[in-house]
Amino acid sequence: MLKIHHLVLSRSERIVWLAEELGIAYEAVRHIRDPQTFRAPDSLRAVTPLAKAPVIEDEGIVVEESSVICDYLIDRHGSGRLRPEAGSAARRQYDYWMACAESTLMYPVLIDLLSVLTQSDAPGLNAFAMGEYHAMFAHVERSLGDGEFLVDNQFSAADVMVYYTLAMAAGTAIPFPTHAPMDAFPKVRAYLARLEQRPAWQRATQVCAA
Ligand SMILES: N[C@@H](CCC(=O)N[C@@H](CS)C(=O)NCC(=O)O)C(=O)O
Repeated sequence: MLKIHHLVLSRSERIVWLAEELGIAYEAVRHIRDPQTFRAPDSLRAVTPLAKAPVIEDEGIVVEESSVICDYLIDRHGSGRLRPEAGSAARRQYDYWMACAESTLMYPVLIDLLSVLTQSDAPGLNAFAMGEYHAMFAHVERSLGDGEFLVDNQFSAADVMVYYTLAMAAGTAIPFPTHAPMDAFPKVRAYLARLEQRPAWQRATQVCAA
């Protein structure tokens, strides 16, 4: 059976959510962060030398990186669901958001979280993060327009990827106070609330509970 290694309070929530959306049978193997350092435990290092979550094991294959795992699971179990057809304009949008969630959109979140976690106060860095937050949230709002989801107004794995990055920014995914200007972006807030209404998100939240 598919094993999803779940580091509690981490991006592996994306993969549990996706498995719930696709109705895949899986075993969630829990790994608890070190309470002092908040780093992954050695049990995760035994699965992958980098000790980063998410990671899955499927029929002897180990797959890492959230977006790669999402596409791997959709290749195997999607049957046309949760990802637009290859070669379409919607697929290019999908690929863009899958990558953006862990790159351009993630930069301000990581800078902000790391400055909170390490209690460092670097004004130049914080100003950079605020500028990026504003630019990226405005970009998500523009891309949503009056729609409900990011790609072709249909729910896809791109929403799963982007959701978690935004939930990290909002301070709801990982319980650290961030400085993300979410209140200035009502469509982003409404997007998060809409995704949290999904039964599969709610089931995943129970499975992943700290
Ligand atoms: N880009 C990677 C990021 C993986 C990552 O940094 N995971 C964090 C959890 S959210 C982790 O495992 N941290 C534990 C540690 O570094 O000790 C992905 O999307 O899978």
